[in-house]
Amino acid sequence: MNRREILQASGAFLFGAMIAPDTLYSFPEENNIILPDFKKDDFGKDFLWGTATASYQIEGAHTADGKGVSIWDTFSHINGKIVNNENGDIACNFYNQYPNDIGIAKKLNLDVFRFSTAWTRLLPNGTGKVNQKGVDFYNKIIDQCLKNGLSPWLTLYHWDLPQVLEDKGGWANRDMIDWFSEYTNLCADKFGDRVKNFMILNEPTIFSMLGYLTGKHAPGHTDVTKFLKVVHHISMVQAEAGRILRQKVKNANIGTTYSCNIVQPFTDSEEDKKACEKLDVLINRMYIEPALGLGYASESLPLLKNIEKFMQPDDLQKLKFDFDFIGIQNYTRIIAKYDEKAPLMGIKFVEAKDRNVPNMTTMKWEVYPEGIYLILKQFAKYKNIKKIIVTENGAAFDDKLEGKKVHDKNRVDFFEGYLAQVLRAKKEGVPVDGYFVWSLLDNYEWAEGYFPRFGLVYVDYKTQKRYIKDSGYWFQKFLKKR
Ligand code: IFM
Repeated sequence: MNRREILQASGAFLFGAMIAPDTLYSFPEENNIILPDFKKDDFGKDFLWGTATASYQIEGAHTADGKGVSIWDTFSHINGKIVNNENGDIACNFYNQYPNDIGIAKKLNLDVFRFSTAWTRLLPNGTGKVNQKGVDFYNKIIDQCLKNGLSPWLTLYHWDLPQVLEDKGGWANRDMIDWFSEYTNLCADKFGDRVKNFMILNEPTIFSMLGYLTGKHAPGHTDVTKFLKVVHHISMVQAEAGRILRQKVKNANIGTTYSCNIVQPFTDSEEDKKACEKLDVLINRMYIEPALGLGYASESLPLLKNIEKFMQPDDLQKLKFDFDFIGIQNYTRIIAKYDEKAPLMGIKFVEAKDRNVPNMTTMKWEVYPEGIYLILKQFAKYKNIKKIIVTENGAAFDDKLEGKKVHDKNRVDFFEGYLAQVLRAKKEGVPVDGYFVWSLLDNYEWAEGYFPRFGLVYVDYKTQKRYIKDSGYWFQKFLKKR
């Protein structure tokens, strides 16, 4: 029996929709959480604390209420693409359990609930006819957040492109600028009265590289030319969508998010340093610099010169957008070296497992708290960044449910280490004004399926019950209003 069948057989799928929220978790009056020597107030009274989630990773209900098919619905059903062939058909059943889950976020004393809208729920065919039931669903999410005193932060695109648009070339088709504009207009019109905080894209580096270069993620292409077109169209879209939101949403706070990691050479050799300079463009600079009006960093990464072939006369100008904030998403650091045999321009990653690092996560990522400080400092060097929000940081560990508890001390240590470094950067003048944990709930981790657990809340996928981990209680206590 697969997960879906087990759920259906047990009736849990329906049960999840009806269950009274407070029966799903308990909040002990007292617990043994020991807080660090820094305090919430050290970050400043306006600093925002939140969690981040994404539609495909939590919602489930993949065909409910007129939703269309996304590239992840398609890709996750192709045999062999995902660990254990798992998919997001049910995921955390957030579609039905959202009142409970948003209630948990409130009880953890968070300010912000970050989520993404699934394009295919709103426009099942990518463009054209609007699906009112999809609009209703996100209206309910937004209203539920506001009712609970949480500020809704909406990501427009967290990787679940409508399959019909992929069939027309997807991100490699310049029409994406129009398609995305239509989608952005819709979100601005329907939600902009209550949602003021928008992130346009989630981690363009990851979805373009893994989706179009390595083929590890949907839509699974491995084509450099396509990749370069995609880079340009994504960059055009991030600016155009910004302009639409600015014009349509009163008092909007507009940003976009970048996955970023400090890139360090394996040795001091000139070759390793050069390889890292190129990699730094791919990992950290490729998408932010066009938005800042700096164009593509082709002096450091000559491959990007080829993008000029796809550019139209005004594009350089249109790539610019004055974001109110930049979201940085950091998990680890990257160590790389030159290797003439490496397929990616002679750049080879030196993986954490081959470096004897003292501490790794389930994703085999090195735990390296200073990395977030260094990357914040690197981004703060750009002159025209107004504000930075850490829109994702977190760790997957091998959590064990013991009774109703999860003692994830390793995750608590992770947060203490990373937050201390965020504070260090802030004290040195980096304009960092928020920190969102990835993630509220354990969820579907793309090509890795369900085994990496990133949540502050443990999800038992068989029963769809939630259990607050010690790290969740840690935040609850750390964020408590005194
Ligand atoms: O799960 C992802 C998320 O979708 C994007 N940022 C990184 C997370 C952990 O890999």
